[in-house]
Order: sequence, then C-alpha cells, then structure tokens
Amino acid sequence: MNAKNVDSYQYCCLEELKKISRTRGPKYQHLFKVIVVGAGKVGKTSLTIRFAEDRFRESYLPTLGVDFLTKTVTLDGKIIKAQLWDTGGQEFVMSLLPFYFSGAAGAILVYDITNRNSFNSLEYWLKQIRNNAGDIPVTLVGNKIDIGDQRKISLEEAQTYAKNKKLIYIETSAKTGISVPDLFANVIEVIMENEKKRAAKAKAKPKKAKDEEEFSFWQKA
Ligand SMILES: Nc1nc2c(ncn2[C@@H]2O[C@H](COP(=O)(O)OP(=O)(O)O)[C@@H](O)[C@H]2O)c(=O)[nH]1
Ligand SMILES: [Mg+2]
Repeated sequence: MNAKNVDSYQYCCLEELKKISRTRGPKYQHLFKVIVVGAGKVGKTSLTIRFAEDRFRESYLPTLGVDFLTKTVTLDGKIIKAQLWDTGGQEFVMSLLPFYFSGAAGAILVYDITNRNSFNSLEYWLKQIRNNAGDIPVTLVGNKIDIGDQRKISLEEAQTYAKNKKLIYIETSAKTGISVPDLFANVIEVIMENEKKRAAKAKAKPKKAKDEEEFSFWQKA
C-alpha cells in the first residue's frame, strides 16, 4: 500500500465514521481521539482490539496505514466515545504522521517489556507526540507482562523513566487482558480532567483568544 492509497483509505474511514454518527444519531456526550503509538510488534493493535472487543490473536498482522476502533464508556454519568487510532510504526506511514496526530486528546505510548529496542524508541515517539499533538496527556504502557520471565526492562527502570517524563505508567498484557481495562479507564479519566482544565482556562480568556484556541477534537453531541 503506498501513501496515496493510505490517504484515500483514510478518507473513506472518516466518511464512514461521519455516516455512522449521522444515521445512528449521537448517543454520547463526548467524543475524543486517542492515538496509540510505539515501535512495531509491541502490541498496539492487540491492546486496542483487547479493549474494544475483548479478544486476542496470536498471529502478527502489521497494521497498514491507520485503523480506527471505537469504544463507548461511561464516566461520572457521562457517555464518552473514545476513537482509538492505531498505526503501524513503519516508514511508509511517516508521511501521514501529522494527520494521524492532529486533534488527538490523548496518547498511549507502548513498548514491549521484553524488547530493549522498543524501550529505546520511546524518546523518538514522545518527541513525535509533543511536536505534532502538543501537551496532551500521555500514558506509558509496558506490554507483554504475561512473559515477564523474558523481561529486559525492570519495573523500576520503567517507572523512573515515566517519572522523569511526567507520564503515567502502567504494565499490561493484551494476551491475558490483565490491566487493559485499567489502562483505558485511566486514559479516559486523565483526558477528561485535562479537557475540564482547558475549558476552564478558555472560559477565563477574552473571546478573541478563545476563538483562536478552539480545536475541533472536543465535540459535544
Ligand atoms: N505474549 C504476548 N504477546 C503479545 C502481547 N501483545 C501482543 N502480542 C503479540 O505480539 C505480536 C505483535 O502484536 P501487535 O498487536 O500486532 O503489535 P503492533 O505492531 O504494535 O500493533 C503479535 O504476535 C501478538 O500476538 C502480549 O501482551 N503478550
Ligand atoms: Mg499494529
């Protein structure tokens, strides 16, 4: 698949999403976009599928372009629809990065606790998030704890890294499902808190500045 095809595929996905929300009518109060990033084979696709559909597959299918999965959750009596954007870490997707990051309300940054290279690449991905999506909440995920006997990055090292970068840290297994609901619950909670803060700040600002700052990702039904 080349970049041109990926673009049209992407466009179709967006059109499809719009159609769904039009025909079925909005059944949620908030809709936001969460991006899932990290090196290849760390479990990004597996985590999003585990969360959205509660299943797991052993075989590796590299993600081509970008895929959406949506999940509706309830928090503080509000219905929230999370749109999870999953991407492959391959070079050919790089041209799509700005589009992929645009309007994200939060990010899940994944590495594989049994793979040192995936941990080393966190710096790169964090830079991409900060450059393209700004100061959004980021949750760091150490995945594959079901094979903890092959662990290459200790819990302490990961926690220290997360603390230095001011990230929330959580360890999961997409395979067994352990801590996957906690991860997403946490992500949604921090995004909601961040949005509340942003809204309060925007309210306090004069109208002109408010208009300039408005982003479309925070959509009310
Ligand atoms: N043991 C184990 N394998 C996993 C886990 N998550 C993903 N995998 C496997 O790791 C490989 C890559 O997973 P995938 O979700 O495609 O990674 P992605 O490239 O980051 O999207 C696949 O063979 C998965 O079955 C996990 O939590 N534990
Ligand atoms: Mg994938």
